[in-house]
Amino acid sequence: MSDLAQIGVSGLAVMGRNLARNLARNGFSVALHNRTSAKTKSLVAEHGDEGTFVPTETLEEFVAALERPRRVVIMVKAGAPTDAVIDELVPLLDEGDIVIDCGNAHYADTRRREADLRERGLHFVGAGVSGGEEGALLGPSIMPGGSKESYATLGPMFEKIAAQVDGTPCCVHVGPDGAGHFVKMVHNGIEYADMQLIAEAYDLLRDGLGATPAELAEIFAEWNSGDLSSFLIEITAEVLGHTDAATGSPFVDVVVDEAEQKGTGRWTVQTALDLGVPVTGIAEATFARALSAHPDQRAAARAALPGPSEAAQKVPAEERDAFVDDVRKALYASKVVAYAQGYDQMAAASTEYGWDIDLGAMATIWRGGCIIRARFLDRIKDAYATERPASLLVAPYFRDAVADGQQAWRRVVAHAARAGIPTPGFSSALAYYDALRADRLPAALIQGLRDYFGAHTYRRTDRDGSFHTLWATPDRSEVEA
Ligand code: NBP
Repeated sequence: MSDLAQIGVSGLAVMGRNLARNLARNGFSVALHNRTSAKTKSLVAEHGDEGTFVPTETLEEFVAALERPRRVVIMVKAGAPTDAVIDELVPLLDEGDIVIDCGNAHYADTRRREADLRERGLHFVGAGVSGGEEGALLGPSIMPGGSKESYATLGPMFEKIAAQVDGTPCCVHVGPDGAGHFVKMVHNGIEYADMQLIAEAYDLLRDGLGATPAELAEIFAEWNSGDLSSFLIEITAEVLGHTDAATGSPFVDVVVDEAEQKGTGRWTVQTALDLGVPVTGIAEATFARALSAHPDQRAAARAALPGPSEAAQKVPAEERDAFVDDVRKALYASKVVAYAQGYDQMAAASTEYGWDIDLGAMATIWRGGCIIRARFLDRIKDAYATERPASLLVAPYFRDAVADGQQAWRRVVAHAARAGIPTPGFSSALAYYDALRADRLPAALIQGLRDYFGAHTYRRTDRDGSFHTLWATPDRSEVEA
């Protein structure tokens, strides 16, 4: 065997360090590099016995330590730092080498970088990696984009270090250039929606039942054994069951109620607006975080704005069990909507950029390793197994599941409105469901208004063409536009 390393990782903060260890533990020799060499040294000092590491101090040494074609993983802060590393790295590489950005890059940046490196005879792979620190070490979900040629050499390595579910790796070639990072972005957007819906379920149950977080932890733990079974439901039970050591209070009560974000939810929504895809679940989740982060405005509103009576907020004792079940069904139905919308967004981007993404395969690679891993994803995989449904909502399994929960969903949203509990996720998901299935939408009136004030024209239900009504004329006659 050559002394040269099979793969290199540059950027050894939590993610890069664990990804490098994962590669080494799986038998690959790994060259190491970090801008400041302390991280390289500590990795080798603490975990050098886990496999074959080749520590280097400069990028020149790093590149020289790699077998050809070189496989160079970059795992640094997304944005300018990634460009800085690429700029330094590229002059040192040779034709056919593969640069892999495993950070959370915006897919448009990945498209730009891929085009740029392709011109220089290099492969650029934007790979989404999900699962946080632990996933990187023990098996993440990996979403690589880039050329098929680069996947031929890189794929087997990534498939080996990825999470495995039922013997299938949670890694597949997503599509050309930015496809991998796009899918990772939507994954994160869905993660936002999923968490928002879980938080709303918690809020409804806590206010409605007057239950303690520890009692709610038991409800979530029970839900985790059914259709909702997922990593996020599992850790919700853990977090709600946790007691703060310093105060003896439930942990959730000592945490400031202002949600932060790193930006992938926002990117998902911005991109969806450009593509014209309604991702209301992800948008509401992103806005809900933004709203929570305005404490001064919230304090002013709390002092000024009245809500319903306290009595309206409580669920009568005899209805408690039914209410818990209703919330579970509403959560499931709303979650189906959030995924349906995310899948629509991936489908739209796939068409727009010619990526030919296999949507069923995305559900397959999200089953393990990543934050949204869930039993649910097997159902999505099945839904795409034979044909691409017009919406996940009309795929038979989900159609039936949502139909089964429909009345419960309506009761929960009605209760939330009466009780003054904010449920933007549940409510907007139900509105989306009703809009999608409506015979006629009031969009017809909107078209009439647009024609009235702006002569924007409209189409008729009874014949082809575009029309304009001469609103200012006495007889309001119609002309073909
Ligand atoms: P960070 O995002 O905190 O980045 C720290 C790394 O970037 C260090 O290695 C640092 O080098 C390097 N770096 C910076 Br900052 N500026 C640089 C520059 N101009 N040139 C070269 N190196 C530079 O690390 P992370 O949390 O491990 O995440 C790495 C990537 O993985 C990010 O894109 C992140 O979004 C993504 N990601 C993170 C998670 C997660 O759970 N944390 C999950 C999935 C994806 P230094 O040591 O010399 O300062």
